[in-house]
Amino acid sequence: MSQVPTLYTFRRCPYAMRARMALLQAGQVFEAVEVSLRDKPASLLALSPKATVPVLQLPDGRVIDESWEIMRWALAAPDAQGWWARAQSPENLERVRRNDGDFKHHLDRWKYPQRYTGEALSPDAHRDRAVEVLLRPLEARLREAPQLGGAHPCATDLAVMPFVRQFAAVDPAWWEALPDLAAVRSWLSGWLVHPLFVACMHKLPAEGAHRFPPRQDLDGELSERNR
Ligand SMILES: N[C@@H](CCC(=O)N[C@@H](CS)C(=O)NCC(=O)O)C(=O)O
Repeated sequence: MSQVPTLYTFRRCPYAMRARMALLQAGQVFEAVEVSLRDKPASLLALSPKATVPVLQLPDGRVIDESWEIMRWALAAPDAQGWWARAQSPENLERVRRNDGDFKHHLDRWKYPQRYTGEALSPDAHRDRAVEVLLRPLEARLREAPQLGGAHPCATDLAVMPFVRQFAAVDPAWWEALPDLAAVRSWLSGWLVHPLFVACMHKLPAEGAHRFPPRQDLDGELSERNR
């Protein structure tokens, strides 16, 4: 077994993105296996029969197969910079709950209407519900502080950002023209160029386990921040 954790991941999966960013923020070296969701490797199915990504296999054999729990493992102890602690406020826990619940529900039905035929609501109505359940409350928060963690980001920012990114990408022109969500747009724009996000989107070869990210991606700003 590997001396460092192995993450089964999928580059475009928002749950996997939050796990990769948390591991990077913690300065945790890991090996990443890029999974094809259409052809999941037997090693993944053996570790976690529910067969979703991300899945983290620890060197002692333990398996963590929920993204938020991978974030907890990476960030909670030690938590010198408070990235986990700041995410434990009732408000921030509720943001993740809504993100993974109602927001994801409506996002999927807006983004993939062909997968959800026979819905009572139209795709645009799902889009509008998604704005109401998560983005308006985020806007209120981000007008008073630059990050969901307050002055500094926290696990909540990492957990929610990949889903807001996905939402914004469904119809970029509509997103840019959307009134009243300027603070969310600016928060998202900042995260799209943040070294943690840029590093987490490194492209892996399709086969095998690879040190993630390759050392050159860790140089510069990211390693500065983790010193
Ligand atoms: N609750 C899980 C959800 C993970 C999840 O649903 N991941 C998707 C990919 S984005 C997946 O693996 N779906 C299974 C599939 O498509 O076969 C977590 O937080 O880790």
